[in-house]
Amino acid sequence: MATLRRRDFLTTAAAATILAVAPRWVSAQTRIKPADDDVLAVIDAQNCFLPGGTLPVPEGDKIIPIINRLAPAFRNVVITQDWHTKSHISFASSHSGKKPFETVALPYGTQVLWPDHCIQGTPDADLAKELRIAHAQIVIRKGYRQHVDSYSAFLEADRKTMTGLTGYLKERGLKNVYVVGLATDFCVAWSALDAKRAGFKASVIEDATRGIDAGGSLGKAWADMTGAGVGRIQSSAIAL
Ligand code: VGL
Ligand code: ZN
Repeated sequence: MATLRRRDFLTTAAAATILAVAPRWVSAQTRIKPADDDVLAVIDAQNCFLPGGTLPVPEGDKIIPIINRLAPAFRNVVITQDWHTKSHISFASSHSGKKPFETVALPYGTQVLWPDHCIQGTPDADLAKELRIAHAQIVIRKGYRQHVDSYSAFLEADRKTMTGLTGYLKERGLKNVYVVGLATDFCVAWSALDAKRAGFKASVIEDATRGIDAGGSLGKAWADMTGAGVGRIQSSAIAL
């Protein structure tokens, strides 16, 4: 029978309304609205790490539109640039008989060797052409010392030399760092881990990163980050 009694109709209508409204209400409740002491750190979104660059990260270009969408939600944005000298110590070409992705023992520890990449002043080292973050407030360059690499935006590979970013964020009263960019398992992970160690809260927005994944490095990076209390979130968690 197709007729509804008034009470049944009301119940059905109420249930339908709750079903229609609840998912939006729930997600609105759980979304993060970036606050005055939050900062978006855009790591190495440079041509060298995009398809066609010297050290391309698979699908590295896919994150640029996501970062462009996220950035306006953050009042505070910092950008990093991998910024190497010619013949930098992290390049395989600087070590005779060595090939990219092999390792070498350096005074500060084991260094993965890379193709020549992100050389200062070259178009390869420029920020991705499609990146649109006019309100970013500082660009931190790293890896510019001939004999020391720096994956981290905070602390170079000798684990002693500071880039200045800790002081900058602290002086500005920023407390909570959201990390995006390239590559998840190197510069993003090292930056997020060092942000935690420096006393900031840190989260990686996973779909706004891509990894190199050399020899299981991506799984290890996530294990290290999760173990250290770095948050792992998706861009859909940020209220735009
Ligand atoms: C990076 C390898 C070498 C990075 C930089 O940005 O993740 N990876 N230099
Ligand atoms: Zn590099």
